[in-house]
Amino acid sequence: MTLPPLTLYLAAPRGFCAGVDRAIKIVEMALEKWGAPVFVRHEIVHNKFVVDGLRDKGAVFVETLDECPDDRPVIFSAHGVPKAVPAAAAKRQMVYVDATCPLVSKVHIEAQRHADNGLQMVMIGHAGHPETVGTMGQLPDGEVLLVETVADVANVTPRDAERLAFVTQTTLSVDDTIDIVTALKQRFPAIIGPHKEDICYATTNRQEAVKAMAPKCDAMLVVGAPNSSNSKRLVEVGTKAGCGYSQLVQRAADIDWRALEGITSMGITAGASAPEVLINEVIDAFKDRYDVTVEMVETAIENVEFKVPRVLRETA
Ligand code: 0JX
Ligand code: SF4
Repeated sequence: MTLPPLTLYLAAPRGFCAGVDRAIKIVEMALEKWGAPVFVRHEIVHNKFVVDGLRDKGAVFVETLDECPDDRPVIFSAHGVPKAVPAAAAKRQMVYVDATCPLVSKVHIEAQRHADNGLQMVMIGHAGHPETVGTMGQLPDGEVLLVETVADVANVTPRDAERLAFVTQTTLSVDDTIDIVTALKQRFPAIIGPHKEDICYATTNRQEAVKAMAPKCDAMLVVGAPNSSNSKRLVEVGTKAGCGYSQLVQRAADIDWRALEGITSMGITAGASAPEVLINEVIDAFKDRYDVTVEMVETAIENVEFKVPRVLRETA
């Protein structure tokens, strides 16, 4: 049987970032050091395959610290936690390891520094997302004003328009965030913030690669989870960059083959929490149905690595 030809564009960078790599290592090393069960507050990263794999090794995933016993270690997810969470763990004399990505912790420190300087904070992020909850939770309840869209900027009511600063979630759309920051600066010319925003290198690079790849593709798939902010942004970037069909899939079984009928070019990328094994599974599914020629669309080379916390390095 002759298979139809398909050019399969593979975005680079794609998949795991340094913060995800570190967070997963933290859970694995904690299991080695302390044995099972090790509790993890929230999905360590937003990927069912990763979470299921760690659960098989003895990790127990919970949403709140209240669900953890005092006498077992607990790990905080890569997305970060409000200050009240480590404080509560310390009060209960629990062993805890913080797997918050260092690039998220940097934003936490920024928010605290602005508050120490007497500035009121605006957070650009998605309501209810654990990273936004964690960053806003660096300051007392009600202190941080949340902005999700350009339209929200009109409703910001600061205590003093001259004493404002902003921080952002690390996994937002770069282009949408530029628009929100521009609107904030127009309304509050004195607002202080980072050079551009707090979107991390991995989010930026994955979006750039999709922008280069999407116009070449009849269709595009992003391997990632429905609760993964950075993965969902890649789907949107693909559509905006001119790809008529841009979809999120968790793994090969989710591919809607009927929707792909007649395509001759396909783009594949993956969010920062999607493991390479699932990307390969998706590529293999195409190889089963098409005569595939793989072409890389590489827009950046990444060499970022983060160390695991010392408490785990000591036993290694
Ligand atoms: O939903 P997010 O993109 O923030 O998280 P995910 O998919 O777990 O990605 C890795 C963790 C990112 C933290 O910034
Ligand atoms: Fe860190 Fe960025 Fe990865 Fe989030 S997406 S874990 S901020 S490197």
